[in-house]
Amino acid sequence: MLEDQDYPKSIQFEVQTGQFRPLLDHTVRRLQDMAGMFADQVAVKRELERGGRVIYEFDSHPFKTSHSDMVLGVTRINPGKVGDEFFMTKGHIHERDDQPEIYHCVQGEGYLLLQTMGGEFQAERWTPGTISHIPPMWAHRVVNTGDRLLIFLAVFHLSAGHDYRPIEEKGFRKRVIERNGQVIFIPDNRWT
Ligand code: PAN
Ligand code: ZN
Repeated sequence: MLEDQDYPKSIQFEVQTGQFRPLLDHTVRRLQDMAGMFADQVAVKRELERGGRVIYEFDSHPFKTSHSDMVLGVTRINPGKVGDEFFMTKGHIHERDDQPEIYHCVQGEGYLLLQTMGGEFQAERWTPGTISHIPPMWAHRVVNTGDRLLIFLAVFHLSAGHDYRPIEEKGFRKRVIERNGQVIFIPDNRWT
């Protein structure tokens, strides 16, 4: 006998706003939630004194069944910078070493940064429609380098787990900043 939760289900995604319904979980990350992740701590302090902006929001909808649970997530990263560093997600690695993920850039432009625990680094350029596969054991972060909202969908397994510590401690090898109107990558000095 199938249980209620084991029947197929659909939810509706609205491309223009980057929202879907029904929504089961909503998280807002403000500058104060990730203040240590930006290089320019003078700019961070100045921003926080003004109240701190919302960097990004993410919504998720777990599809739970009696056997295996997938999650659909959508993240909306505001355009903006702290000092010269673009707004980005905190970034994490999955707790389980057998858990990949798929990201789909719906709107906006930027980069997906990927990194292994051994320090291998890769950046994927994103424009609307780019779909990236994140293999197991690669930490991931998205950076919005455009002047509008960057919206992306994520599909992963609920059991993957999110470990934020390695990125909180050492960051990614490269930071994405604006210099003379250009988007450039500079090394994070914690890696040199
Ligand atoms: C995504 C992320 C989401 C927010 O759903 O959790 O984009 O980014 P942070 O978790 O780094 O704050 C995902 O990768 N899930 O596994
Ligand atoms: Zn993930």
